[in-house]
Amino acid sequence: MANTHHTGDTALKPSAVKPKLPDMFKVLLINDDYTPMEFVVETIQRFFNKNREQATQIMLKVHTEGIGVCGVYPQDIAETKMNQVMIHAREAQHPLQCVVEPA
Ligand code: TYC
Repeated sequence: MANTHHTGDTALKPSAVKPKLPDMFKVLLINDDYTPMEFVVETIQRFFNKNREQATQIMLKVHTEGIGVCGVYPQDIAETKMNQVMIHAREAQHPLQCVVEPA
């Protein structure tokens, strides 16, 4: 008869039972001297679901401090957003840089 008191799954393979939160990654913008502030604000609004006020605050933080967080997401979402920003900037011929790092 099976052991009904101590279930096998939890003892042998906790990860198969206990829901685990995903590792999270920051998506960061990097300052440069050429990308227009307006383009950065619109980019943050478009890809990071921020309103104009939030996007402006993030842009100004990047502008003054050199780098700033636009959002924190699971790795695949963070990398997709980074790629979307990089493609958008390249299409507009702006040197805006976007990177991902562990949160
Ligand atoms: N420094 C830019 C300017 O003065 C604005 C800017 C902000 C550029 C944030 C990039 O990630 C950036 N036009």
